[in-house]
Amino acid sequence: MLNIVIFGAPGSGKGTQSERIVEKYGINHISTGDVLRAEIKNGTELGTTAKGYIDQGQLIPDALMIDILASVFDSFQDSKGVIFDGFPRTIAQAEALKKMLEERGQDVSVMLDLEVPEEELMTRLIKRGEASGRADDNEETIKKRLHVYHSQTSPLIDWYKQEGKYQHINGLGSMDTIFADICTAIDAIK
Ligand code: B4P
Repeated sequence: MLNIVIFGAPGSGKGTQSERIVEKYGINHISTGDVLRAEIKNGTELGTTAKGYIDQGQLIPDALMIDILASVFDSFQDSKGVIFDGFPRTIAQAEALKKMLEERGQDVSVMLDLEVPEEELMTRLIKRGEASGRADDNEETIKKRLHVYHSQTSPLIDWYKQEGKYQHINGLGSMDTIFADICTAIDAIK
């Protein structure tokens, strides 16, 4: 099983590169951001809860995210593997993912860290907000999301280094060049 964690700050290209990885390697995709946005669109109770956090640039509570992740993961049949896009975002989520995979006789194959300078993240997200109207892609909320990334999410870099799963990827450049670097990293562990 090829279980990939794609990691990076908001706007680093996790969703963009995940689509390409899914197409090339034939694995399933879990984007926690997409799951939450679908719940918001459908007006569910979870969606209403999630909207409050997302619009403030905050993370959804770990216990809720961990339950969602396990139920989506278990819905895949005859899976060749999974790309985890936007999960984990906290140490508690990383520990829960490790435990969930261990209970199913699996583990994380690699963690790909897309590194992009902060000015570029800001430019990309403002542009995406203009095109998509995403409520969390405005300057004030993006700044809060970047703060949350530095305080709660970036400690996962050292966590995955200690696990021996960390792989750095330069996330600045053309989407094709970045994808080629990602494929080299994945092919090296297959
Ligand atoms: P997500 O949906 O995961 O979104 P993201 O981090 O903002 O973006 P991503 O990195 O996927 O960027 P993309 O490819 O789209 O999270 C949204 C919110 O949901 C979070 O703030 C949080 O509240 C909540 N949430 C999600 N998961 C959670 C969890 N596990 N726990 C708690 N809360 C959670 O790229 C961005 C833009 O850049 C696009 O417009 C793209 O076209 C462009 N782009 C991509 N690559 C480029 C390149 N190489 N050059 C130029 N532009 C590029």
